[in-house]
Amino acid sequence: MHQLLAVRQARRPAPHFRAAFLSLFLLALAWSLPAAAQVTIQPTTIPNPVQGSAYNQQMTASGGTAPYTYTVSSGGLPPGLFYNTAGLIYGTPTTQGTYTFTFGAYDGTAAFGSRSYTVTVQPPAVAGPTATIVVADTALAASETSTVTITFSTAVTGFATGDLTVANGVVSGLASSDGGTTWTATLTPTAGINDPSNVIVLDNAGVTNAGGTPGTGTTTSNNYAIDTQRPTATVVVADTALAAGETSTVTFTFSEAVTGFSTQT
Ligand SMILES: [Ca+2]
Ligand SMILES: [Ca+2]
Repeated sequence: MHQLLAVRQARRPAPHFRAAFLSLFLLALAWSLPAAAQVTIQPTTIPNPVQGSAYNQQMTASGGTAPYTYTVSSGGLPPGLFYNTAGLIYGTPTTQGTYTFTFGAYDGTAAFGSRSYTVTVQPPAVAGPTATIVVADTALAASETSTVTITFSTAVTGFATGDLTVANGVVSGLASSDGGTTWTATLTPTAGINDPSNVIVLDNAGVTNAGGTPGTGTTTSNNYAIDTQRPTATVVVADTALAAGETSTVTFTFSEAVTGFSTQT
């Protein structure tokens, strides 16, 4: 019985023999290949350039033996962009579009690593409209109104009084006579106000230029003072029983300093 089992086992290579054979095979394979350094290029992605805007992107290699020498090994950088052997991609792209290239580096032992990149040159950012706001009459009394002039950097659409926040008053009659660049309106102060500090604020996001780009932030007008509190007066006649030939002092007391007060009306 024991002899039969020994014969059966002899027909297959022993497990330790197979493991040794595999080790020898791998060793021979390793000897047949060069000892390749793993040169890795970073970063894994790079920002999209913007047409007409300066671009700088430093590429780095690691894993090999310094120094590294960088190169574009296939494809091409967008027109206007260049690279140097120190790994800097630089320049000002001139042409929108999508570009694919491989950026690589040789290390000191001529081991090479690379990475593929795809960038899309973006259209230049378009600035939204800006504005100035001028209130003509900077001291508004009761019954007065003022012209307000809003001048944009370009013709705008979507401009309405709702885009304006008006301190202690309202604007009305908003209109443009030059196609949307210069606008005028009438500012009417609220009655019963005595406030030296007032401004009109425009929400620039409420208007867009011809390209459909809205403004950003806010625009504030010059300051205007409002005094629409009409003065009140009390009149006291000292002698309340005037006989013929008598005179009396009459005292007028106003609620605030007044001008234009005379016995002539
Ligand atoms: Ca005035
Ligand atoms: Ca608007």
